[in-house]
Amino acid sequence: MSMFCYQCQETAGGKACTMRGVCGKTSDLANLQDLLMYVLKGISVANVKARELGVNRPETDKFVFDGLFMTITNANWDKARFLNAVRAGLKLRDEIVEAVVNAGGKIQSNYEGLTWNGSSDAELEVKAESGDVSILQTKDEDIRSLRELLTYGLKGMAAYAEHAYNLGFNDNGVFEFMQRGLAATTDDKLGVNEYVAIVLECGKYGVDAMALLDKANTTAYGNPEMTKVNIGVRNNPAILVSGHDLKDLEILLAQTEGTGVDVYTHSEMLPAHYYPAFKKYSHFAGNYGNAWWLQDKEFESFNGPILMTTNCIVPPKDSYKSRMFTTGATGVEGVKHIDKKADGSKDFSEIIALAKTLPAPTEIESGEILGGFAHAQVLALADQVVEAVKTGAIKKFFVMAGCDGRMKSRNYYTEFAEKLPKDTVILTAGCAKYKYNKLNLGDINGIPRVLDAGQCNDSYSLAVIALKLKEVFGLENINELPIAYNIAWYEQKAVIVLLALLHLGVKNIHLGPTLPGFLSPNVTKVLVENFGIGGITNVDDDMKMFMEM
Ligand code: SF4
Ligand code: SF3
Repeated sequence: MSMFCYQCQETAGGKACTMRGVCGKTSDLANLQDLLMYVLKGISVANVKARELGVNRPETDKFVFDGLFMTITNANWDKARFLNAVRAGLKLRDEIVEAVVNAGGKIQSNYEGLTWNGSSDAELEVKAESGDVSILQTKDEDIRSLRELLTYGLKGMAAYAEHAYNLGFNDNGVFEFMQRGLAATTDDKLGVNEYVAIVLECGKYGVDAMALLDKANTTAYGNPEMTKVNIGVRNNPAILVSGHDLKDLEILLAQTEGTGVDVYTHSEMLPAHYYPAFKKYSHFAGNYGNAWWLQDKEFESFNGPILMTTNCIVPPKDSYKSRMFTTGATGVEGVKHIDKKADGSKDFSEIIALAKTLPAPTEIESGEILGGFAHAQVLALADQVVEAVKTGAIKKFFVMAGCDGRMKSRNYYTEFAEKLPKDTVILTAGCAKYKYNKLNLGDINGIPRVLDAGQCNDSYSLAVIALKLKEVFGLENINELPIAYNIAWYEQKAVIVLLALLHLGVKNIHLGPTLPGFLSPNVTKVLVENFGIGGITNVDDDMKMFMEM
């Protein structure tokens, strides 16, 4: 075994990647990611104390969420960035410890990551490879499972906190919990019950982080509205923007305006078209392609430069690597990274200049897709929706949010959407929608049968909609609503969405295409007994089960 990672759904054999990641992650990169996590935990242990003493510094909050985000599946493939982050983290940790001592405090913890030091690449790599920083250092399978469940929830939370931060919105409570949670993963005094409690608390802060991001996005760009998005192409040179960061898109749209270069969204950037603020750009041409895992083909035929603002990045092929760029928490060895300048601005002129020298995208499909059903738009249709439920025109809603991925077994979701009775409506968010958003499933009295709220982080909208419906129908409990949850997961942002739903009291969520490899049998049992969490089987049996629920 040269590495151990089981954080995503595609983990080898449903258990763990131990030689090389199914995602393409090499063992040296995986181990460096573990080393960064080890350092982030040391920082957090120290900073929990610094916070108590009132000597927390904002740069610590940013360092922690940036670091967590970098370790999310398919976010960053650049070893040098991890080495630099580890070095910067060790320095930061020592500064925090010093600040605590100067404030008269004492840190009580035996955590090795609080004192370990190294600086050259070689020293860091030796530590990374040593196994000392591996997840497997936690020997008890259930404690390991809960520590990792918490850690992955925090990684997802960090992604949402970072997007909000980029728009100038911060929540100190979220930052405090992120660090308290990471510190808790080093505490050998905590047992299963304590960890279950912290994991559920993570869900509460997940809701806060998503609510904050919703506020940031809608304050900056307006409320998403019902929108038809072009999926064909025009005849101009163009830039493709992928990932999830709307601020980066805003900057790119402003810098490309009037240059003759069009901008297309890819994968999880599709929902940007739903925001009023972006509609004013006539060169914001449409959406190109599908979910993240098809990018090795679609980036090839796009012909122009590609800007990756966040995950999911597939290790690029040589055929388009030279026209790929990263920014923010993302990175790929050998791919140009465009960082923020000292004044906080970003300069995408190199990407624009390159676009002008390249051909227009090759068309791979044509037509339009409909979306923009975040909470404000759905609540604007509330009377229509409530009427449809009361008359029985809508029998049930199916939340089919989450992620897409390469496994063939995910065709289940296409088949499920196709076979759903015509009096049901799909509520979706995240890249899972690409399994059925081009199917033309029709509408119910003018209400489309697929209501796309937006990105994975907009899953919050689905919760707002459910809570509103509960109020309108005068129900005591969110589980009395005619809503079933058949969620597809892949990476760690889906973990925080799940924990957020559990915090809101949602029961009987089914997760697929497989249950997480990081859930031990005992932890799974807790989730099944207390929350009714389940997996999926086959479309026909599951459909029957959901319709009878
Ligand atoms: Fe394996 Fe997923 Fe980890 Fe990649 S991120 S190494 S596929 S578990
Ligand atoms: Fe997709 Fe990575 Fe999760 Fe944002 S882009 S939902 S998988």
